[in-house]
Amino acid sequence: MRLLYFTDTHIRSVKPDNRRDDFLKAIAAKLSEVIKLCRLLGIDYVIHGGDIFDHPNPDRRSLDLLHWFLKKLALPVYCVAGNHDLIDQRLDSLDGTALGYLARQEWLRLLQPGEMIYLSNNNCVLQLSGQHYYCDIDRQGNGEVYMVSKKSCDLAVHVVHGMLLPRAFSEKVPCTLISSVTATEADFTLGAHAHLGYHEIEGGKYFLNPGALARVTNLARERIRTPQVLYLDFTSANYSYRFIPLGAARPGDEVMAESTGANAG
Ligand SMILES: [Mn+2]
Repeated sequence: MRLLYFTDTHIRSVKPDNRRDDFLKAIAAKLSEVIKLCRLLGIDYVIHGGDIFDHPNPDRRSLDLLHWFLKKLALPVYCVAGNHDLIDQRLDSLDGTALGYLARQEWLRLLQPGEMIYLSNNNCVLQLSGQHYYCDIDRQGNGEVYMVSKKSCDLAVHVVHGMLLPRAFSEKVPCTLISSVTATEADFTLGAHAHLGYHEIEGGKYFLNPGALARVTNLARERIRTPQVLYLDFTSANYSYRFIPLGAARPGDEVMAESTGANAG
């Protein structure tokens, strides 16, 4: 079984202030590369970590782009909702957002909190679960939403849209440290929301975030980062994975506007 994971596409038709290129066209080029990679690698399932759209009710051009992508991809897509997919960051708004509507239309499938999905083929049963973003997800003591128990499966993958980090980013940004959730039984915890990404292994468990597919902030580290996807190969007992940088992503200095100072957005 082979999976492709990516996150934080922030699809929007109007260019963010921090960009100088045609943002929608740039995302389309990256999504087109994702489709090609899926064919090349023989991907069975695609997982999106949330912030699919930059706005809970995006305009037609943004919806058209996602529709085009899902149609061309022609693979099952599982996802969680990010803060940008929700109205006022409220999880109870999900049904009224574009993402809620698209899930009802079965364009993609939402990983609902507490729900376990079992994907199996000849040599592997995979338990897949997810947690949408919600206000206060990273309030101290909420680490349990980052953890799951493994039941009747060979391996477990848990996807969370929250500020899971190897180290605190800033005192002002609430976060959940990876070191506080290592009791999870998930073999792979797939992170989102933290746009710069991380690659941590603790206690034989993998905490992987390829970083956002879209670069929307002007942080110095964001300007030098190459957007990438995560390829997970569970076809043999020796599970393997690799981050794949996207050739379609233009260099930061080419697409980002002149730096105007800190913007942690
Ligand atoms: Mn995001």
